[in-house]
Amino acid sequence: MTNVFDEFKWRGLVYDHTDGVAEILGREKVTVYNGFDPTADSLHIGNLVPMMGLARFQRLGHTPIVIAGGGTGMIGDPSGRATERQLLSIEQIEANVAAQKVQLAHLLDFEAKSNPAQIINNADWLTAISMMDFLRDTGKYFTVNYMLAKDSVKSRLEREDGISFTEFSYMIMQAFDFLHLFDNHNCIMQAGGSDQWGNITAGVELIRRKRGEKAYGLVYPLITNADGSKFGKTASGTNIWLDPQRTSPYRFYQYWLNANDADAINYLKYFTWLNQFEIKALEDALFERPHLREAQRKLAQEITRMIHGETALAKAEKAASVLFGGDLEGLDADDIADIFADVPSSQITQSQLTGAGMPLADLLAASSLANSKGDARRSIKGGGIYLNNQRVTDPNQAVTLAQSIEGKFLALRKGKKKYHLVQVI
Ligand code: 383
Repeated sequence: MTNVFDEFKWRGLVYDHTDGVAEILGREKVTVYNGFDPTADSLHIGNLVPMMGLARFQRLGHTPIVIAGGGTGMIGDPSGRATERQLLSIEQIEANVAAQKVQLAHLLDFEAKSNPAQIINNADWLTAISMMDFLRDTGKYFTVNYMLAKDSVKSRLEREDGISFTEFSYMIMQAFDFLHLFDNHNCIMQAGGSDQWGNITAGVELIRRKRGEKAYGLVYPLITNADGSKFGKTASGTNIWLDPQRTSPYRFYQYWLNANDADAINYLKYFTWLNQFEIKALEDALFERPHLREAQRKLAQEITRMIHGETALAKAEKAASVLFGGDLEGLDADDIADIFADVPSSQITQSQLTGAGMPLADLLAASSLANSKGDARRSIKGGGIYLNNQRVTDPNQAVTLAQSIEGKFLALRKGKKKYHLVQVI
């Protein structure tokens, strides 16, 4: 069986690790954990590498633990953040934990005989500790000097607004978690993104000082795009979420499909289960026939299937084909709004489409696809105009509400690729 460390290495997933990680993973099956704080009611694709990391550990025989940060989420991790967080309400945290748990559970096997996954909420122990116990039993093991040297704190000290004592204490909470899992679940390793290095090593240190035992940390690289744009966000700056209500499977699919050539192969390594040979074949395809975007398509398919399932993938692919002339059969108004979100649009009232309706030439003339009625008529007669991706050649053909998608949209197209969306209000 493959050594999980070698697996992470060829995928480019080892950013840093504490002493002895390669050796112990080559020698033993371990229990490893990764924590996720419930800062929102959904995870996003920035959480995907560590989520899959746990799944990769499990597939190779190790036992994964997911910590849902119901306790740490009450404090707020300063790692990788320039400014103080807003505290969330307890109700919000609980709702977020519940929503994220479902997503985290998705990739892991809880029934595995020898190494079943577990999800544990750190509110179970963190909220029960008294301040006196905490300061005497845990705080005493950390010098402020050590804490001030952590990047998460150092970077904030340089800023005028500083860091609250609350967030300053965060690393000790996470260190306490590691100790708790070490004591109660035989967990000797913590994984996370490289932003977690300071918190993870604080735990390794606490276990060493309190128990005199060796624990381990492994961090993955934070994903960046080759062109310097921010990974995991759309051009307009919104996160790509795993919750289909927040980011539709179509948008999700498109995000991966639009990956740059320079990123596609790395993403295949980070985010899919494809093996070295399959990825090498896609790399060759990218080199020989980049215009076909085979690597990007495979990437989009694999990740969309893994997160949203086969049916949602099929629908996303169908939706993706619409902008290339595919038919609109089976798509509803929400899909249409999603697909045409970035094309020019205009509005028309329902009453303009009732009764005899409106001649197509008039509708087209009022859109971004024609300059005048004459221009519209000529384009229609020339066979270059499509209503809902069906060619129409009669400029007088009436467009009525019945042709609209759920009474809400009409999609006009000129030639191969120019679209205009008419919204019925
Ligand atoms: C809480 C309690 C623990 C161990 C870890 C935690 C959470 C951790 C954290 N992680 C980030 C988060 O939740 O804040 N302090 O948003 C992100 N993770 C993972 C990964 C990542 C990190 O959920 O790098 C990206 O996804 O570690 O930023 O005992």
